[in-house]
Amino acid sequence: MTMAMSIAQFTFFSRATSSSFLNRTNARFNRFTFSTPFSTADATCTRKKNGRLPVLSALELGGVKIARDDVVRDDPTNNVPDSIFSKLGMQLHKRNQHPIGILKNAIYEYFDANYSNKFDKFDDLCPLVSVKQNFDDVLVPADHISRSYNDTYYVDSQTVLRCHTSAHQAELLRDGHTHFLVTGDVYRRDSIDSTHYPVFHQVFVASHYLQPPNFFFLGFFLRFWSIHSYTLLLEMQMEGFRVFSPEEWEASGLDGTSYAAGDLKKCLEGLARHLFGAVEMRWIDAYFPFTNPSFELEIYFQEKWMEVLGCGVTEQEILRNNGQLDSVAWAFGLGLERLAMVLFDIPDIRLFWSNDERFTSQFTKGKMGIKFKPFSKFPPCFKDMSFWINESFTENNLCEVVRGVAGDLAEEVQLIDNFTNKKGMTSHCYRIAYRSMECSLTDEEINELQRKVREQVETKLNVELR
Ligand code: FA5
Ligand code: MG
Repeated sequence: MTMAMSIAQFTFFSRATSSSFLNRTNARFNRFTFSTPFSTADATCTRKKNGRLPVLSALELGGVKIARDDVVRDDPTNNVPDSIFSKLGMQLHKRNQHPIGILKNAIYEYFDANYSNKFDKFDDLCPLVSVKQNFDDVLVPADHISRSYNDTYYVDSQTVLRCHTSAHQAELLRDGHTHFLVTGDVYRRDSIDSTHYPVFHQVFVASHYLQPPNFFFLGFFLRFWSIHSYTLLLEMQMEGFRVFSPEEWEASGLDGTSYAAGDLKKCLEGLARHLFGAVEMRWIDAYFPFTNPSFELEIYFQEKWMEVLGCGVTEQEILRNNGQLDSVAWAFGLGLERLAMVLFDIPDIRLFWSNDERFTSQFTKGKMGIKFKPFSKFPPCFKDMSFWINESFTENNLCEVVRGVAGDLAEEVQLIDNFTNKKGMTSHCYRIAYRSMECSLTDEEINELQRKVREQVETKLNVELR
């Protein structure tokens, strides 16, 4: 994406006061329900000029009503806009007819078929989590960029909208789960283009095995003491034992970490084959605070390599802190939208949020082979704007302003020029592409959007327009 904004593709992961509803509800296992029906198609642009649905005043989380004011507040520790609040509870991953739900189900099928239903599945854990869950529990350093207000949506200084499904790893481990899939909506302040959206869906997968030396011991023990109460333990070990049999272990000549890394890649390549048949993919070495080694998988799509997931061998510290002694584990987190774009030929990430029947009616429960047929192609309209930036200027803040004004009509925000003059002042020129997925926009509509963007960029970001 050349110079387009990419503050950190790997960007997630504070501080303190008390969170209103999290304190009240012990939110970690709240089931998440949403009372408002998903509205039907609205093909005309006149009624929703900025591509947004009306903002609801309340959601229901685990039986507790969450008012808009609990999540969106005029407070320096809160940076959640209405447009984000309106996405809470949409749960595209739970809609069996939606490409995100269809893909999730296909991933579940792969794990059920290949791992004999051993993976526990969670897909309605509350997206409001503590800073501890989102960052501390997965070893994200105190000064990591992902913790900043620039990258993460804070409800208050101790509560965030989760920016990855890894936020649930520690609590699930503590509750004794050793193989699990967590699917959910995640939230990030991010750039604007066809593969980035501030709300997207991730599947987090973790698999834990006892280290081979323990299997030798326990396997030996169990062979002589087939006590019924060990059944559960035996099942867990069978998985591990199968993967780390002494023969394989000895023959491989690898340590536990390398062996787990190999198993992880085998699992993911199998998943890719299950989903795609053949596809061009490559592994990239990566860094995550919670895994070592770490990798990313990229898939070739629309003549570019696109990152679809991050993964690695879980840091021992996380396992130890959560009661998993002497085990080795792998985990991955994949972006459902990105994979669905490749699988269903969906050219722009905004389409997943479309209520237009010309989009929603193209997909069928359980059907992976469908290719999306674009129902309209309206030309984008480009508007440039230049300004002298100040020290606190960030591209994510600019994108928030643009999304706040134009909603899903903003297709891309791209830095096209950048220079510093002799006085040390830095100028940025951004090109904003406006395009509706559903109808054509008039010149007046676009000019009005651009006028508002300019006005708010000046007032909210305190920059000097040129
Ligand atoms: C993570 O979120 C890690 N928690 C993944 C992980 C889990 C690594 C377990 C190791 C072990 P990352 O920020 O790279 O990593 O995001 C994972 C995937 O989410 C990306 O590969 C991409 O497919 C998707 N993704 C990230 N940002 C966006 C976005 N703004 N819009 C859509 N998809 C995104
Ligand atoms: Mg990444």
